[in-house]
Amino acid sequence: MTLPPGQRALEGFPRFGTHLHHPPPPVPADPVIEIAGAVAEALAVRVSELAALPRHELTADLHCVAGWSALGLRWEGVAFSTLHREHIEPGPGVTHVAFEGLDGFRATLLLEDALADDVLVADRLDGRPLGPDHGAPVRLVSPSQYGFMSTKHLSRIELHAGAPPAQLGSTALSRWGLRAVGFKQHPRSRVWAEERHRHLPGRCFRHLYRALTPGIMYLSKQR
Ligand SMILES: Nc1nc2c(c(=O)[nH]1)N[C@H]1C(S)=C(S)[C@@H](COP(=O)(O)O)O[C@H]1N2
Ligand SMILES: [Mo]
Repeated sequence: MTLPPGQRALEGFPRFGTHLHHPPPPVPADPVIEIAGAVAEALAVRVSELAALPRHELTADLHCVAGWSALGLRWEGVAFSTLHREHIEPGPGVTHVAFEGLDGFRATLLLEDALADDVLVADRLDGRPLGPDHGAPVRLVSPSQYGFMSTKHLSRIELHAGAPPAQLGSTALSRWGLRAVGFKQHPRSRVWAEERHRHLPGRCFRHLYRALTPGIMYLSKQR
């Protein structure tokens, strides 16, 4: 088994994130994903409409930038590239896509990275509907990038021509103290290149991020 540099395998798959101090957000009765920003037409795609699109299955590991990895997760859903092709008409010069969750969390990907073959809008995990801990009703899954790119409880997709100002849910992050210790997200955040930080080599941050992660994480078997 080979892990990306600086990662440690967990036995289970815990709930994790910058919004852990809150319970998972309630799922609306008829959830939608708003498509907004630099698009020809803003619209809302019902999550139930995703069922009409071609399905995609993917088994992958999830690598948190804090240093833990959950292995062999079997995701099912729709490729982001499919959703993009069928429901999104980008305006001129779109380079970035921001994904927002019902909890207010945001992650910004380069459009090019979001359109990769392994990026999924997932509604099932390990053969079951996605539960609240892991992003119900649907989440983004981008296994080649650090976990914070994989926005849970996906409710809004925003296209941008150029990098939008805030890359991650900034209020939550400052509460978490990551800003204070110099966290600056790398625009691509690819795990195999250890892009843990915008300017500095990722290995410099292994110990720091691990130290900020509750020890209980490493005992968790929840899945
Ligand atoms: N909406 C939302 N998505 C999120 C987060 C979050 O707090 N809220 N945390 C991110 C982080 S830091 C990681 S490592 C993964 C964790 O996914 P999990 O909770 O399913 O383990 O979700 C990412 N997506
Ligand atoms: Mo993470």
